Amino acid sequence: MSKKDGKPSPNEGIKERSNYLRGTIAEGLQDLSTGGLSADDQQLIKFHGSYQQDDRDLRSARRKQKLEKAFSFMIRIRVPGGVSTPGQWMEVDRLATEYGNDTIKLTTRQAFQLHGVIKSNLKRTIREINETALDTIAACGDVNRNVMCNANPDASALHAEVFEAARAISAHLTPSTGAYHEIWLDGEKVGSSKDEEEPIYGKHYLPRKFKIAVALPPNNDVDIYANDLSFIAIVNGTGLEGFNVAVGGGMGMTHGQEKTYPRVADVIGFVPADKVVEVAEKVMLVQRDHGDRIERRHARLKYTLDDHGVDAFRGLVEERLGYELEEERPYEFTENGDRYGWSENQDGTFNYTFYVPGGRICDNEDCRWRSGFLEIAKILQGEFRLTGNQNLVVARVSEEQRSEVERLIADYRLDVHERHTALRLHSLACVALPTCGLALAEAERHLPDVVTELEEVIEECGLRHDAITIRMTGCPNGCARPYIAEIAFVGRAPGKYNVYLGGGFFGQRLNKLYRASVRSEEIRDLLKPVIEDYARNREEGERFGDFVIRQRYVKSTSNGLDFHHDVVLPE
Ligand code: SRM
Ligand code: SF4
Repeated sequence: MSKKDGKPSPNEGIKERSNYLRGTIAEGLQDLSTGGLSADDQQLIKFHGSYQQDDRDLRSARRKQKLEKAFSFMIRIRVPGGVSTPGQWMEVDRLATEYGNDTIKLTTRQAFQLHGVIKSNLKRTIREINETALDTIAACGDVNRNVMCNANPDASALHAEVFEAARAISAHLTPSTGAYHEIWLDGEKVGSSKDEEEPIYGKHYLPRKFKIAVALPPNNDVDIYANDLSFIAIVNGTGLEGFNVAVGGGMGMTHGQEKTYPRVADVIGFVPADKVVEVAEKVMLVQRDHGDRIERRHARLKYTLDDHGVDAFRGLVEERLGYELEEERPYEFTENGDRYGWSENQDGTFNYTFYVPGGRICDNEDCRWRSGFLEIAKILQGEFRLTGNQNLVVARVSEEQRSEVERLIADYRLDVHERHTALRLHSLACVALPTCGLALAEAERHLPDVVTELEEVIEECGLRHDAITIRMTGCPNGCARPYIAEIAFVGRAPGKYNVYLGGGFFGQRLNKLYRASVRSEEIRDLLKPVIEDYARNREEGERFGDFVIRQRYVKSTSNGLDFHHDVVLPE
């Protein structure tokens, strides 16, 4: 437990009393007089990979009718490193129809989400997910979440090694509680908490969520600088040498509370490849024991790091390891987006990366994502890879299968990236309304329209093929990692956004507040002069985010601590 004085946060008590995450979830599921669960169980069920939500589009109508909120559950399915088999894809697709809202959501951390599962279907849905060799444990909650891994489409041999590291970290840090099996899979009951232990987590688990990513330069598609802990693969002539270790990234903050801030991670050293799991564990244990358990808004590793200082934090990790981290090795990132279309692997197989707007797999007038990917899954001998940008790669397609996949792409019009601007292809929005209980404004349903408006300016300026990262979230929690985008919109109230500019193109630098509480319909006119200035006055190869800092639209920020201050507005 934290050594800070004060009363532990209520969540600490919920965990302590929960008998290793059981609480009264099993009993609550039986009670069909309500579509929801008790307040404590709503916290605990997160550790099992599910959130109680309600359809916010229906809230006021139901209130008027004096009805309970339209409760349902979101289920997050872990997909370590984003790699899923065609069989698993087909099952997730089936579950989305049978129990969900007929869509599959690909998340910003390479997981699947099902929305709209009602309480009476929750258990069978989670059980059937497990039957496909996927699971939902630790997809949410105060534990290590889905471990991300580079979805690099054209470096197969290396991808396999890097993916193996992500998979091993994920497996090692998965909670061992029997509650998951007991509640969802009808596993044998463990008599009492005395019979059980969590060797890594203990009964209080972590102070807060914990996120790990593994990147393979030059692509930073997992946004390592936004993770609590990340590993950057260092490759030499003969293969994978090891990983640089970075700590202290995180996005979440609260409007108006300057003690909360986003932060980009610091690289603290290098470890050989065979030590990566051990280092992951020890960093997590330092956070387990030194993270703030009193103030949840101050409980992420980024705050622990800033409270201790980077050197002292590294010292705590090394003390547990019993050896020092080596000096960080040189590396270079050049992008954090996905490369669309076909690419070839070293082993002669092929990959196709699809741009999936909002990561939402459904059929609509423009494109039949759901049907198309299902048909591909039925024939594919390779694998699916979910990317950290909510996109999808169909990977390891054999030479023989390539034309068949190509035909399906054409039949279902899945090659939309060929028709879009680079701005749209670098856009990312969180779920927000109607399912997210924390959303203050729209995001997934609104960013495409904002991009359409900005595209007029982009086209006029001849910037159709110039990539600019642009992200929107419905609240400051930062689920689409907005604070490292070159342009970002963060919801403040319905139809109103804070506009941030100046993030690093490959996610290495935070942006800065440019204008607060901008009405959505004002965004185009606000950004038009900046985009025009960029088109006219940028230097050769200069990125939009770098340009707005050079032109002093916003000040550069080295890290989160000065995030809220020094807003410099143009003359
Ligand atoms: Fe997130 C909470 C959705 C990635 C920071 N996030 C939520 C909840 C569960 C709302 C809630 O607590 O009731 C959202 C559910 C919405 C829904 O209806 O599905 C939600 N987060 C998402 C997803 C689905 C966004 C998406 O459109 O893809 C992403 C799921 C990732 C996954 O598969 O695990 C998602 N969330 C992120 C990221 C990005 C990342 O991890 O790379 C962040 C910023 C990085 C970070 O953690 O600092 C993020 N989510 C948060 C936070 C703020 C945490 C903080 O430190 O303050 C919350 C709120 C909280 O934890 O209290 C939150
Ligand atoms: Fe919900 Fe806010 Fe996350 Fe968007 S950023 S999904 S609105 S918690």
